[in-house]
Amino acid sequence: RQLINDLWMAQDNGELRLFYQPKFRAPDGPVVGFEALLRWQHPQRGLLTPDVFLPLAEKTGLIISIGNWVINEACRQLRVWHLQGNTRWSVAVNLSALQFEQTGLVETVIKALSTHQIPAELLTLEVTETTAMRDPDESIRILTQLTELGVKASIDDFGTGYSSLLYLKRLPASELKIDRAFVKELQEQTEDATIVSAIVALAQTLNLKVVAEGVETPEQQQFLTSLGCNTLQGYLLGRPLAADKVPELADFFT
Ligand code: G
Ligand code: G
Ligand code: MN
Ligand code: NA
Repeated sequence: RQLINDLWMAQDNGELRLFYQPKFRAPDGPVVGFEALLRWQHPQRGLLTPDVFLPLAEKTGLIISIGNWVINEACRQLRVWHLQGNTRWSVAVNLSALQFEQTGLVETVIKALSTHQIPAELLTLEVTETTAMRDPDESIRILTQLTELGVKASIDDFGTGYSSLLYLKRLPASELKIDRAFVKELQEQTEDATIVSAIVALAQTLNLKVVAEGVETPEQQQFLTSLGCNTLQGYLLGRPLAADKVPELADFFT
């Protein structure tokens, strides 16, 4: 209850932060970009992760204004890195279902790109497979509008939803992110290995890049690379970092 009140204030009080988790060209670099992950620096409770407050934000509709802030802030940071010479880095932003279906999304993206003068192709919007397949025709319509701006679309948590392959083929996405549930216990000769191979084959057929998330061990890193995942993300390679910690990491890997 109190948390809801605090959340109303959080944005105005400047308590929201974006952390950035690096994504690497498989197997170990260079850094190709980052996923922006929302954090809330709560005055009493400390740094909160989205699982604590996103459900509240969704329920109250606050996710729309928070989500708009996220898009703008990610573009602002992208501009900073761009001016520092990191002109190839992209940033991926997660969209919640409500935000994805909201009519103002396209305008928000246009405005953020133009305010910060970001080449559109450096911004990726992640929607989960479940969100994308809720109303597939509508998703195709929304993603078409967005990708016509030049931004990229990525299907997040892939493998946990119920994709119609017919729709997946028509969706103007450029990337699939394999859910980390399939990576967690990945080993040769396991069902998960077969599933990852199948997703990679599907992605190749549809001309999509494949990102594996949740990479925590060198064995997963090697195996995912051998299975054909182009991009790797996970604690082994890099944890989500505050923006000011990112350049050190990037120098190390380039
Ligand atoms: O690191 P992590 O705890 O950040 O993220 C937990 C969950 O919250 C993930 O499912 C992630 O996609 C989601 N998430 C993180 N940042 C955002 C955001 O800015 N917007 C939305 N809608 N979801 C986010
Ligand atoms: O749902 P989405 O894929 O957007 O969520 C990303 C979430 O995964 C964030 O909570 C992020 O902190 C978390 N994450 C990123 N890398 C790893 C990892 O290697 N292991 C685990 N367990 N979680 C990770
Ligand atoms: Mn994501
Ligand atoms: Na995911």
